[in-house]
Amino acid sequence: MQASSSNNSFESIDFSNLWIIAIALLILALIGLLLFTKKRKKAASLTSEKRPIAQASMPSVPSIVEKNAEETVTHPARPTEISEILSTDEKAWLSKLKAGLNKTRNALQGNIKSILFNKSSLDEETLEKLHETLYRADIGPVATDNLTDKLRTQFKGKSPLEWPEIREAIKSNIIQIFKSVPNPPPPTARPLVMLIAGVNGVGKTTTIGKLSAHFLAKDQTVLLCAADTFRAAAIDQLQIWANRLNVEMIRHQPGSDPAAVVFDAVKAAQSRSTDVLIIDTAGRLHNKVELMEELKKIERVISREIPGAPHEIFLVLDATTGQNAVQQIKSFKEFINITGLIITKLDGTAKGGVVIGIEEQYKIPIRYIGVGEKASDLREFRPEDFVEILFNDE
Ligand SMILES: Nc1nc2c(ncn2[C@@H]2O[C@H](COP(=O)(O)OP(=O)(O)OP(=O)(O)O)[C@@H](O)[C@H]2O)c(=O)[nH]1
Ligand SMILES: [Mg+2]
Repeated sequence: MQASSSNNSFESIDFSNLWIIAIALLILALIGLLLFTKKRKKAASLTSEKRPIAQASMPSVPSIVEKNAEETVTHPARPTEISEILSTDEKAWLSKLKAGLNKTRNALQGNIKSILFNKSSLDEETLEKLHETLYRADIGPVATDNLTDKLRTQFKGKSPLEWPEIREAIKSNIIQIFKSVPNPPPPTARPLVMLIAGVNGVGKTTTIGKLSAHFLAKDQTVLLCAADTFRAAAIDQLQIWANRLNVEMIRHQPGSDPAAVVFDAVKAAQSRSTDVLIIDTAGRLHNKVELMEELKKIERVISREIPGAPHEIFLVLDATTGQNAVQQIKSFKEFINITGLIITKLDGTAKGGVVIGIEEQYKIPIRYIGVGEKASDLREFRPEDFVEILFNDE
């Protein structure tokens, strides 16, 4: 009975419905496949969008964005002072130096030559005249005595006198004076703190402008400090240099405490990682004790903040003042620890011989010399060039 009923149900299946179900299943499978492929494609495109960094690091043709970026970058114009320094090569500098030292050269070489003209030996009368010439050229008493004594010994009994021989003897005697001065390499600290001192009008502020331009030309960063707070005009004068050279400057109100502005400048140089901090100070008469004490206070403030600083204390001297400049070293030395000298205004003076006397007497290295008002008129002092220019025959 059961068998017959099951047979009946089997027979009741409608096979035409099975075909419909199969087709529907097939369509569903196709739709599923379609959706799956679409999803994969989208995933693939998303992954490729995440790769621009790797692609950017590949050497490729510059993109429009890069090109636009190049076009919109603006570089500040290079100050003329720096361009002048960079374009003053060795030859140009030597001819500047020669032109600047012209008067001193005439005072020395010109006069010595005329004394020796037609002389067959270095007799006492001739030596006396040589002594006077050296003295008048502001070489100073000590160096004048020493140079004359040396020539007396070197040319004793020599006849005839040959100018080239005497010239070489004078040159090497003067070079020896310069060589006897210890010249340690410039400190490498950062910030390198430079304190600039000197009497009124010797060229401190101008020299600071020139020095800054030289450091900038060597790609170093510079911060200026206007510690000459006595005169508003002095602060403004330094500010003009800062603006021209596009460097920053720390300033306070006129009349404020110079040590306070120096303190702020040291802090600023430290926090900004400045390469060189240059401090301008007021011109002061070397016999005014309270002003010299103030300079000492500035030095103390700096060394309290940065042990070992100021790394350079430059005394600026005006060559046109001759022996007066020598006196200034003596007075400043009593108060501050001078590390080097800067001799300005060697152009247009016959008193450039003072450089030799200073070295003989004080043994303080001359670090820079100035032969004009432009930044490119300041250079590191090289004794050989100096002596060569004073005594060569061209
Ligand atoms: N010919 C010549 N003039 C110079 C040189 N250095 C500076 N001067 C000029 O000297 C004058 C005084 O220069 P300053 O830089 O103001 O001198 P200072 O020592 O700062 O003066 P105070 O701040 O008043 O003490 C300016 O007219 C400068 O242009 C140089 O090497 N040659
Ligand atoms: Mg000044």
